[in-house]
Amino acid sequence: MDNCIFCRIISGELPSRILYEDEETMAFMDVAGDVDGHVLVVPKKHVKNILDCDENTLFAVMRTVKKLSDHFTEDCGYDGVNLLNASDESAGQSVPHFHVHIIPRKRNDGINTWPHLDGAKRDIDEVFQELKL
Ligand code: DGP
Repeated sequence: MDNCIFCRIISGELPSRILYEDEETMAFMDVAGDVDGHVLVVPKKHVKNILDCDENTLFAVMRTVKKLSDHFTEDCGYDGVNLLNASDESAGQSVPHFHVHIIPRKRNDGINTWPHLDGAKRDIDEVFQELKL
């Protein structure tokens, strides 16, 4: 995808701080500057998000997410990670190339990555009936 910013990073056309790559995936620093250690894991193949992602690509992305999460906690002094993903503009996705955000965490680091939600408005059983598979 010529105009996809992450495809241009993957091809080397745009610079990035690459932490890891293999045949199917790449992990690089997010430049948002919102929190220390913000990392993105992407598939090299262009898919928009989890909704159009085939299982093999999804597996490769999550394998890399696991590899980096283990590295951060086993080798880099972190205790845990937050994994975040927005799939579709309705969910807040701003870059239309599938990516999982990793934020490495230390106990008592004071970072709040959990979104502040407004509170449920509908009956939980009504929503349950609507959502069950
Ligand atoms: P999302 O809103 O979930 O689609 O996240 C997109 C992320 O991509 C956001 O945290 C900022 C990051 N980002 C946007 N442009 C660039 C870029 O050119 N390079 C890097 N490394 N990250 C970018």
